[in-house]
Amino acid sequence: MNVLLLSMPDYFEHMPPLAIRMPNGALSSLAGNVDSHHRVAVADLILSYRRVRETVTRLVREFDPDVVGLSIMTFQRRTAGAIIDLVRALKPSVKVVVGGYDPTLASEAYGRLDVDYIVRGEGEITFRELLRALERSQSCDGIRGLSCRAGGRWVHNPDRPPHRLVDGEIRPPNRGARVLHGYTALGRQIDVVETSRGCTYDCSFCSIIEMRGRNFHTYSFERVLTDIRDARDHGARSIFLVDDNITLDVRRFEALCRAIIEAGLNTLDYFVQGMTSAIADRGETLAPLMRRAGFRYVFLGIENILQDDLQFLRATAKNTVRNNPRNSSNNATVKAIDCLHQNGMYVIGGLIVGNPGDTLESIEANLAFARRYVDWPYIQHPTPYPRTPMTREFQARGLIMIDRLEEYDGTTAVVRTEHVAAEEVEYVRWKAERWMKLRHMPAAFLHDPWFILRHAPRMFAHTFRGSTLRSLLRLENDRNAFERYKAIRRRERDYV
Ligand code: B12
Ligand code: SF4
Repeated sequence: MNVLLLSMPDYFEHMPPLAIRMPNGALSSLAGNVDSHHRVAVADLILSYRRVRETVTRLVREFDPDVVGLSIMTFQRRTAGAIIDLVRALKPSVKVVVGGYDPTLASEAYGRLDVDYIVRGEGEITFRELLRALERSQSCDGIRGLSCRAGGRWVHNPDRPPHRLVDGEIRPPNRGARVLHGYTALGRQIDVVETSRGCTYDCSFCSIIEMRGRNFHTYSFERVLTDIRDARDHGARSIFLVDDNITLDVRRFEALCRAIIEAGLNTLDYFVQGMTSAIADRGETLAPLMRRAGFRYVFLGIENILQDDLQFLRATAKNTVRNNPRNSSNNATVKAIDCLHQNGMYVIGGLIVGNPGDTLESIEANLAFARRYVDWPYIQHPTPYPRTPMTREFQARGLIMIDRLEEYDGTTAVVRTEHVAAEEVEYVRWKAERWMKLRHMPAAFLHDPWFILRHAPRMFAHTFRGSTLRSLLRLENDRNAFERYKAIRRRERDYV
């Protein structure tokens, strides 16, 4: 069968496609795990986000798929609906399969779209079994993790438990299936690699617990190193380790750094996401190893620097130094950041502002922290994704102001606090964050001078979109610039 796998083109403010275009890890993993006689094409539509209609039309005509699979996050649901309609119009007989976080956690919404199958949770084995059933015209009854239509209604087969990742049943990704090109992180080709799946924490805003429960499974180092080599052989010079929480087992992470160094794969740049407590606790041994292994950017889930907010986010434990639990999270965070800085790494600071109890002062305290300590701010607003505990609380308190899901991109405030309107929260964050981003340009220039020289004007224009010379010179109220920025964002969301 011909199988076309698509990831959505929708991007958000902190990932401008001019500078960052990453492959979707799910699709190449699915491509590596279907039976080998199928012909699979993977198209990450972020690579042609301005020509989505033309690209999908061309791919369907040239490739003539029997099955089209879409990987979808919640804020991409509207775009996914439009792409499904387009694919159907081009080839009515095609089987449409959806998977990923949104179809899993809001499967009822996909029942209303023109979709044939929903793959819930991890997809490799379920999708493999689905293709087998389709080509043999067999029933899908026994396929765990699958929802399908039967006699005009939806049947949801039992869940598939998370895979333990140990027996080689999940084969490595197939990067050769990608048919679009142009992945980049500031001019260097980037790829994604998994070393583990899952997390045992239960932060209230995170979708992962409902997606797969609280567990942590790891791939062997042999497999991880082979995967990194494969990414490099496909041209990657930067690797993003997309593990949910690689710092859950710090000793393993240290051993992985050593393995990367010994395998000579430390010539690549690495990006990773980590927990502040783990880095604060073990940073003295971990951070030098990370640096030697080639880690350059660490996305730190700081979440918030205030105790009340951390409690709301259920993120206190992961932000507390273990050997001194009375230390405020703030100290753990500063310690983690210091450790990373001393070892030459940059901190992408993940903060969440606009929680129910937030006032303008508490938001400002977080922004001031980001200004002082982080190299690249990644400040978001709490976003009520399907079935998270946080969503239930926002619903119960009547604080959700916007239900247009395409705006659930993390940097659009769709909830208000008890004290501050949603739009005000977003305005304050937007206003501060643009300038913080600018400060990282010299460091980026030193690493990738040609890219920055060529693209600095467009990067600046993106960061300050909505602003004019008059607003930058403060001859015009920033709120006008903010309104223009919001209008541009609205237009940008029409991808199809
Ligand atoms: C790495 C990552 C990123 C990376 C890279 C994204 C990329 N290009 O791959 C970056 C940092 C760029 C990113 C950004 C964002 N992310 Co993100 N990200 C993740 C993370 C940590 C891991 C995803 C991953 O690659 N996993 C490995 C792959 C193999 O697993 P998988 O994606 O789950 O896919 C499996 C199944 O879902 C399924 N499947 C998936 N797609 C399909 C399709 C088909 C057809 C089938 C059959 C099966 C299937 O099978 C796959 C294999 O088992 C997740 C999860 C987490 N723990 O927080 C969040 C997560 C996916 N991100 C999320 C969000 C919201 C975002 C942002 C909007 C904001 C943000 N929080 O930063 C932006 C938007 C990105 C953009 N497009 O502009 C949310 C999604 C919530 C939701 N309900 O939609 C998650 C769940 C985190 C959370 N907040 O809870 N993200
Ligand atoms: S530590 Fe990270 S991955 Fe784990 S539940 Fe919290 S936000 Fe999600």
